[in-house]
Amino acid sequence: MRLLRARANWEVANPAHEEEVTPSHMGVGASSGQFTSEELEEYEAVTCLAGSEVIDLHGKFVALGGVKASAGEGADDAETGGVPSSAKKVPLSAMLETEELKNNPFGRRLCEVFSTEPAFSPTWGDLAFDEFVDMYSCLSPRATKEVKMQTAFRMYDFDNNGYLTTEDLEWLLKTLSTPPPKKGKERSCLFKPEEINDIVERVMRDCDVDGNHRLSYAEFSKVLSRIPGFCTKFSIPIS
Ligand SMILES: [Ca+2]
Repeated sequence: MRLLRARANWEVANPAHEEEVTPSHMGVGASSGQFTSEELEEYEAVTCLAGSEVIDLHGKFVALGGVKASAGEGADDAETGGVPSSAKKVPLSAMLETEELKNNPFGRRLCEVFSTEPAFSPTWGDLAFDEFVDMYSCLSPRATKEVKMQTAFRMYDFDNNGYLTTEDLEWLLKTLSTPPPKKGKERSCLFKPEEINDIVERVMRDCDVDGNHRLSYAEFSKVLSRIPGFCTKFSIPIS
């Protein structure tokens, strides 16, 4: 299962990551059609979702044009870039039309973070079923604070170098402070460039404990854990 491998890699890179999961396969199993009971148990073990939520997500995935790999189908077909031939990813464009992402300034970035398509390629942000499930699991109201903080860090680390640099923070502030486009109007950032620089400097001064002018995950999570309501805000319920 691709999801298992993806999460295992992330855990190796982030040894602080611990997840307590209690399998809760309540009444789901052979009747779920697309899933074997073993598959559902595996999803429950590596996500914070119940099997019934995985089945709901599958319905959503199909409605968005995706096709999940069949049970038992290998995921290592080199000719298809690791995606089994019958599987079909949900395109980023369809993801950005969903209720939960269409007004989210980080919708695109969120899909990019969970997508295994090559960065900056036309298909970057397209999601296979396991990536789709992983995204909703990390944003679930039941995901641990640690998982949510790691997801936020990956999102804000725009250049993916493992640190939040001044460039990442500038990008973050611009994304946050640029209203959605309106017909006939250009999108423009609410802050002036000098105001953005000022905020970035202040954040660095307050949070960059070791003074190397970039924030590590440890520095970032220390700040984030002090923000009340972070977990609630960083959640998307499965609908
Ligand atoms: Ca970075």
